[in-house]
Amino acid sequence: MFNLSDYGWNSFFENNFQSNKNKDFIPARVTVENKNNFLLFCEHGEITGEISGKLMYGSESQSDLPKVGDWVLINYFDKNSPAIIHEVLPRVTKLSRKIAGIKTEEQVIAANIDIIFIVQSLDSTFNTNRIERYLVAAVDSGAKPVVVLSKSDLNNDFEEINKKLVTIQKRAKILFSSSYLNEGIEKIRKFIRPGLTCALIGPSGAGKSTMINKLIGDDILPTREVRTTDNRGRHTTTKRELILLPEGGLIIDTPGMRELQLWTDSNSLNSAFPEIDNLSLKCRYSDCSHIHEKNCAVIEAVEKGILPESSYDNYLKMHKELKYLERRMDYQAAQKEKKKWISIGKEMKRFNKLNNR
Ligand SMILES: Nc1nc2c(ncn2[C@@H]2O[C@H](COP(=O)(O)OP(=O)(O)OP(=O)(O)O)[C@@H](O)[C@H]2O)c(=O)[nH]1
Ligand SMILES: [Mg+2]
Ligand SMILES: [Zn+2]
Repeated sequence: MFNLSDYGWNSFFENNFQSNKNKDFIPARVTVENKNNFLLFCEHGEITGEISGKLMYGSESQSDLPKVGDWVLINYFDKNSPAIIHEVLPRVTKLSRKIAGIKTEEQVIAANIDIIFIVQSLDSTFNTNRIERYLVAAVDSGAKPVVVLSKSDLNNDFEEINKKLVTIQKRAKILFSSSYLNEGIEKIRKFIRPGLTCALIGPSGAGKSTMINKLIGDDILPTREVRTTDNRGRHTTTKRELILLPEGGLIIDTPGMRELQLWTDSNSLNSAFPEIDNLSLKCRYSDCSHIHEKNCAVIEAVEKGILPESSYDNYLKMHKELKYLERRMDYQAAQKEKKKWISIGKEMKRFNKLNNR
């Protein structure tokens, strides 16, 4: 018999499972989402599964469908036939972004994660604004964020880097690592425990899969060829995958993201910028936008050099982006409502016609 708790099963999921009326269902965790099926782990070991028609067509949005890390309820038949996935159990945490492109829709990257390692390499692509952006998504997910600065063998100017990290240091633990030199891997391992789920996120080429191979002690995940220096348009990891580590603990590898578009509301942004959140309590106006108001504590902090200008600019940029997202969502909700009333109107007309015959 396989142990579900090794895969992160706990009392929260157990309670939700127990309250389900269908006693033929058993729980399983999604380890891989393929185009047409899922890889799952359940009491019978690793199996494949497919979504029931009811779940597929009854879900309001894509984000309600099973994602890597989800616990689902399935009908298991035997090792050789795919199980049927009927339900997704409530999520404890979920990491989301806006789907790439112009559509205003949520994409759940992974569910039920305890720790998110934000991986950013210390090569020429190093960018603190990007780390801050990842932090917003990570904090919003409900998981604990840890920043991992990889490829430390490529950069010796730690004084300069530490200067750039002053604000981020206040928000998350920062680890330095080099998979090539086998440095920092043990510090990452310290966060991992049996039953806990970690995920690695970050740009393509940051060294996420290489790091997981180091943690496993075996090259099971494909990594980019060393000779390829072009960072653009190449994703070595193409799907999210939940892996059970030999010493216990679970880790999710994710494909690098070219751009992480946020999926949250502008109020939540402040949770990821606690120093701005604290300062804003001292602004004269409670709805201060921190852009042009008089007696704005945030602007004053920038002027005094207490708050780095780059962090302030980044905050405003993301705030604007989230305000735009909110307007798009309001618009979409209004359009949906309008459609509903048009169809009700049509129904009424038809009804009246029938009655007047
Ligand atoms: N110098 C140096 N290079 C590294 C290190 N770790 C990984 N690399 C190299 O960086 C490149 C990208 O590594 P991957 O592990 O494939 O990166 P990834 O983040 O998984 O990339 P995607 O799967 O595309 O998201 C490879 O050529 C690795 O050999 C390191 O510690 N130092
Ligand atoms: Mg990879
Ligand atoms: Zn202000």
